[in-house]
Amino acid sequence: QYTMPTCNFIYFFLLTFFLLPFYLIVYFSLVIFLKLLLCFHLIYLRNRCVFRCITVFITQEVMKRWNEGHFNVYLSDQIPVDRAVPDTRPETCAQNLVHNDLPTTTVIFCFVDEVWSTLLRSVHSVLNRSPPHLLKEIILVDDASTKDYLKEQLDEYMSQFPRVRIIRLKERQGLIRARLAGAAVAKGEVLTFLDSHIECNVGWLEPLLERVYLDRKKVPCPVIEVISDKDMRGIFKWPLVFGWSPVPEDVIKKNNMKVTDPIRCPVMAGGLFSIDKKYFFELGAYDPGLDVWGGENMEISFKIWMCGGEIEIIPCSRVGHIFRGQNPYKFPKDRQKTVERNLARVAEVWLDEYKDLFYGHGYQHLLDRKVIDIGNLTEQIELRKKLKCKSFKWYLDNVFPDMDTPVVKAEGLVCG
Ligand SMILES: [Mn+2]
Repeated sequence: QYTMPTCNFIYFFLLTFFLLPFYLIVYFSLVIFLKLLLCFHLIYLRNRCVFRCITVFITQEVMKRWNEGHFNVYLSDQIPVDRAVPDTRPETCAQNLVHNDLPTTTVIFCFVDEVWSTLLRSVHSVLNRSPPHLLKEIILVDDASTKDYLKEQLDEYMSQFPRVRIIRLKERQGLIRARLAGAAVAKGEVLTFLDSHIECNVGWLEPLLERVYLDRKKVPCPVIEVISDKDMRGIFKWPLVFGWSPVPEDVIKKNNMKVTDPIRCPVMAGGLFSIDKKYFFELGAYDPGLDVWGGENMEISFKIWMCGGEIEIIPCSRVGHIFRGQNPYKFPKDRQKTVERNLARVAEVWLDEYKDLFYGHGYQHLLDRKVIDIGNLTEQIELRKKLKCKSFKWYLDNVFPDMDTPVVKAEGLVCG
């Protein structure tokens, strides 16, 4: 029969001693298992390839730093700010000629807590790949960042480039008002708005300015690389959700479109575009009643088209852009509410009878003005009258004829 050992301590000691390696193996395999789990989670989240996962596996650093910008900040810091990028333009772009008296441009970057290396690469790519005589200046609008490196360190770094100016907003204003602040002091004839996590490709600027030169009411956008290959254009779906869609086949055939031809674009993505400065202000810039971010691309797109302008994507102008899984910026107020409120303003001013379609697609609660105050619209409605802008029906018929827009008279939710 089994009897309890007299000296528990020795047994305990021996057991622990011999089992220690076993414990360690269990411990490390657990750690490895957890890392793998994280890896697959990342793959699931980011939908990236397995190699990226292995990198993550090897360098925990990546994980640690991901949240600084919601992308691979670790990798970004390894890449030189002046790196060469492959010329991704359609082949014939290099032979295109532009006028030699193109207007000058001010490039405006707005940022909040942008990653150091990414911001620098954005600025360097503009400095390196824009003809000096066309680049009046670069304005960096710091929308009240909290990161220390974006203060004196940034001032000092940028002081070596006389063309770069930094404007600092005392309070967080959001993208829309930050851009207006930059535009207000710009000296170039054309405003070029860019995100602060981009890389301009060779010859990116000239084709944009050429379009404005040909017609000051043209608002050209570069191809945003990664998301939209050639022949994609920006569109919207109800309730004013931005998306990408190919140019319809019959339009390509009818106009005999080449890969280098500008693409008429019902809605711009909003991040990257050039616009004649005077024209921008003639259009009333952005509706100053819009908050922070969201809906401003719809507003300016409808305004441009309906009030006599045009939005185009220029296949020969290419700018790379880092797409992030989520927007890393904090909204001063509730994000959802801010965007909804902005969109309601846009709908009220620009959509005419079609605003019912907007509200009908899940935004009925916005009709209750007691719940959501969308602010005063008098100025915006006056502006639309003053500019003699066309109707939203005209826009749909002429700019976006392939959009399905049944005007519903019946009350209730629209399905599908
Ligand atoms: Mn962006």
